Amino acid sequence: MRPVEAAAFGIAGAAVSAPPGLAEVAGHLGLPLAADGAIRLVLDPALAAEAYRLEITATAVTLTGGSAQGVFWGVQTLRQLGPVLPGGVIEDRPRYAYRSAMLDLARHFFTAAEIKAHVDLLVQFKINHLHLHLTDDQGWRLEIPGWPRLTEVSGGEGTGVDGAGPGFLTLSEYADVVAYAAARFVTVVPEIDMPGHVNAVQVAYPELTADGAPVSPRTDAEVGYSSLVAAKEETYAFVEAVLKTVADLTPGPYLHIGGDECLSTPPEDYRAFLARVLPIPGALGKRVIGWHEIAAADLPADAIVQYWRPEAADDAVSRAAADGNQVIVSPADRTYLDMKYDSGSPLGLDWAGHVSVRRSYDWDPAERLPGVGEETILGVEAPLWSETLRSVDDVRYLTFPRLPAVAEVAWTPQAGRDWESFRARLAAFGPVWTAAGINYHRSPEIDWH
Ligand code: TNX
Repeated sequence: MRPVEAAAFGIAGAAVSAPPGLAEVAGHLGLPLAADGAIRLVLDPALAAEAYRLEITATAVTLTGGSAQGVFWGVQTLRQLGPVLPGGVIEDRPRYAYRSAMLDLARHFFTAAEIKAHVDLLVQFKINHLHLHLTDDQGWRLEIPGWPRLTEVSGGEGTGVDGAGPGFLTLSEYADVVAYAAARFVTVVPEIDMPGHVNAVQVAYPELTADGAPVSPRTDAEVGYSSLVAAKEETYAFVEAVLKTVADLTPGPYLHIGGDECLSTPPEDYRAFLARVLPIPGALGKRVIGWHEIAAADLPADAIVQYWRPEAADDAVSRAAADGNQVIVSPADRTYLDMKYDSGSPLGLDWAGHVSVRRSYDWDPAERLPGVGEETILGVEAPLWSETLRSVDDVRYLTFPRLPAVAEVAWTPQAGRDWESFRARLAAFGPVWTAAGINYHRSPEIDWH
């Protein structure tokens, strides 16, 4: 913020003027529209699409965006500044194009209404991708025509960790979530995890196991024991049908195929499976994303590798980056929202250590992995795995306030970030979240207002 004058602008009673193309975005301010509104929304294609400029005087506010999306991010900043806006000029644009939060619907299902409410909270921090982990050992959460048992059996009662997270999205519910997110400039990134994490698939369709024998449903939190069978043709008929359905339902450019923790898939089978599967999203007009284990395979040039481990280096990821593949950075020791904050956290896991608010804020994605520098990084994600979650309140407890920290890592260039500044600004959200009934962790690292 560059202060130009001491004046401030009071929002009370103000109206918004916007060209027809920005009327929907203007609606997110919750103020009346008027031709001569004191808050003016403007498009300037000379700015980058996600960039915006806010000019605030005592009598007027001009919010200019490079596109409707840029204006939308400016609207989020206006809402954060509160009812009395300090006079000045803000020029703002994101560091990374891909700023993402992941929600695990497989270990515990959340309804379309709950996911949409989550999107409303994410966009306040300028998150522009929502990665949905739709399938895992404990459940399958998206209706797939022609494969009804996936959801009838593996989305039904008793699924999820401890059997406590049943449910699935119908085709129309998924489409509704995608459209709701798109109206808020959020791209949904669907993940179908394979070849591991597929017990729920094999419970529903035993012909996809190695010997065709039935397997039992699992509601524990183990990983690494299930696998699709690389040598079976049935495997690829299944994968192609599922990915085609998901691609057809998803307007966004990405399909995430998982690929993590395939501890029971022999390495040569893993590579053979991926040699068949990695090209499928491309053939469906999508860009493939996989967890970074996929870097063990030959990658399509546009494949994106998502790094999730806490280790300081990964040779295969460095090689993929050197080959020109882009990387999403989501190291568990910095961005995993399902890690406990500290030893007193009632929810979460701790296999990657504790992730305090400061740990989630105070790091540089471009310094995280050798060979993975600024130009290689598509963006940053904060995943939320749901093994320990049972409710929306649980989601929010782990999300706030670390999601705002990771969102700022993804949005603001390193030189513009500072822990002391962040913790002071974050403190103001305490009363906002309390008033809105949003459960959050009152971390002792923050002097909450
Ligand atoms: C590892 S991170 C997993 C998930 C678990 C998570 C729990 C990743 C790609 N795989 O299956 O839910 O740890 O933190």
